[in-house]
Amino acid sequence: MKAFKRKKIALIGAGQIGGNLALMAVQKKLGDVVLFDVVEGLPQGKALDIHQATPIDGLSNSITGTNDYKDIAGADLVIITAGKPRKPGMSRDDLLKDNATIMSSVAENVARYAPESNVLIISNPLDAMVFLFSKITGFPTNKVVGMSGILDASRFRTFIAMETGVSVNDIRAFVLGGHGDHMVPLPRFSYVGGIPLPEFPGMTQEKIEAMVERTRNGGGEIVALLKTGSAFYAPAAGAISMAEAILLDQKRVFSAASYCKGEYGYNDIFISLPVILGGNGVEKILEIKLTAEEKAALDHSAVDVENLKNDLKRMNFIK
Ligand code: A3D
Repeated sequence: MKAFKRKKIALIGAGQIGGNLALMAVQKKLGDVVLFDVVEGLPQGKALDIHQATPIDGLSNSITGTNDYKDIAGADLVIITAGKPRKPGMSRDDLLKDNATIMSSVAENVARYAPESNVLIISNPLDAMVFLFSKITGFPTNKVVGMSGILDASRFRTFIAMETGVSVNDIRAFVLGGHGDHMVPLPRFSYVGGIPLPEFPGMTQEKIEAMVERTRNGGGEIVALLKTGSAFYAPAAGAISMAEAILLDQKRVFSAASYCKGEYGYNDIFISLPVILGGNGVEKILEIKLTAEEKAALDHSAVDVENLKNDLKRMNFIK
């Protein structure tokens, strides 16, 4: 009989999102968690705090904190949140130089200590950080994926629920493109209990446009309220759903930042597209037929992503 082996999840970055990921991963019994950060005491303190919650909840996963990359060895899944979050007035792209420096060192260490892992990236600017990680490590491109589409869709779903008065459980939505100001919420692929959003009783074009705009500014709205950083509960929840899909080989369909080799006409960039996510990471990019208007919006967003990639080259982070 094959021996049962618990999954190992390494979290790089023990800040707001990293701490919540650790708690959620333990509560969902996804596996044993190693929480890493460069700040001494931070991952150890958060890990010990979560460990002390496990007797109350009757959980037996292990959770440890570390400042030593050696401890991530053998991880099945690495989730990266290392990097600065936005402050009011900043765009995600303003983070590029600082976070590319951080991501470069993270990538080298993940390649060294967890070369067989699947990798899920959350650090911003998202699409550029996934690209940089991929180029530095040379990991198979299907095993490297970025979290943003599920979060942006969840924001859109929340606003649709607020507008329609329907449970969020009955609402589906799709947001494609780069994780920036030109992301592409797709009302035509969004549903309220199976009813296409534009056909929901009482729905108007103006209401849809307002929800689309609020979704595009969903991260900024929270940054403006918090003033000290960016959203962390919903981003952690989105990443945990993707982690479950990978660790449990669930073959779920998400919008996720994935490597393009000609899909939708894009080449050598990571951008959020509909994918099947399972044990092999991005198992397939689903090419759906878009209207000319939808495709133009996606192309516009892809130009932003391409520009960030060129900035990384200009700053010598990649050749
Ligand atoms: P924060 O609470 O500041 O945590 C970041 C952590 O990274 C801190 O504990 C740092 O000590 C740590 N860190 C810095 N350098 C390194 C390094 N070299 N190695 C390991 N750890 C390091 O931020 P947060 O958790 O709120 O956000 C983390 C990142 O996620 C930021 O870049 C955010 O912009 C980004 N973010 C992305 C989304 C997406 O949807 C893609 C949403 C929200 C936040």
